Amino acid sequence: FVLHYQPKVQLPTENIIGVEALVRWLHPKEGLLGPNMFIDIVEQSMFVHEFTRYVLLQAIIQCRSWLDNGIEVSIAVNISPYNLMDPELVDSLSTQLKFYDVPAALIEIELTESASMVNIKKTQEVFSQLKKLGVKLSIDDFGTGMSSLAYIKQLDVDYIKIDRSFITDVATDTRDEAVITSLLVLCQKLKKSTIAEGVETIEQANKLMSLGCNLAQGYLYSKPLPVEEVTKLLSKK
Ligand code: G
Ligand code: MN
Repeated sequence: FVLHYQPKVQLPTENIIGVEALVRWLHPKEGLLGPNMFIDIVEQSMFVHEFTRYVLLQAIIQCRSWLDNGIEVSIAVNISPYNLMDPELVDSLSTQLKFYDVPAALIEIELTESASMVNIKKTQEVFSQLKKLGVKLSIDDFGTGMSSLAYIKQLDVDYIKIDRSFITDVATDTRDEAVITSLLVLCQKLKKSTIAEGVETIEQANKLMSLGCNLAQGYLYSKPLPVEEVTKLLSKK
């Protein structure tokens, strides 16, 4: 497994404010495979905890290496709701952060708001432990799950990532505009930052900015890139 990194940017400057680590599987026959080709199998296996701890470790090592080269950028890692059941997740993360001397605030955990994520109590418990460590927390794919409003109210997260299904037609569909407008108000009142996912066109970006959303991620700015390429982008900052 290797990590690729997709920038998250501030609008309208397009300055990189962080990167999201996205796992790729270097398959011996099929080449480089994206998570959709293997993540379900990983999540249904005994291997899911080890897998996520490994990804977190790689992100921490990368963060250390960038810091050593004068690049300070936060790295977000996706975790699965199953990982919340990992009794060693928080301790292992804490140990690795200390070992590599990486500031916890440079690591961000994105938890997808999937339908399977129903245990709010457990999520709250693990999130508060992660918060104590000092890592940043995000709800990923916001708006697609079954309990968005319960989550946004009850979880002490830093970022809400608006699912790309609301972004696709935001420039032309007033219903998407309505959802995003109200989400922005809600997040502002709850003191959470909002990031638009899957921004692909200038029209989408302009509309988002006009609505007051000024953090974005998507192919318009950059695809997920191998480490050498993203390092070049980060060095230009
Ligand atoms: O659920 P999450 O936001 O972590 O998913 C990230 C996935 O979305 C990655 O596989 C990434 O390649 C993909 N992705 C990132 N930016 C875009 C985009 O602008 N458009 C589309 N269609 N997919 C994107
Ligand atoms: Mn994500």
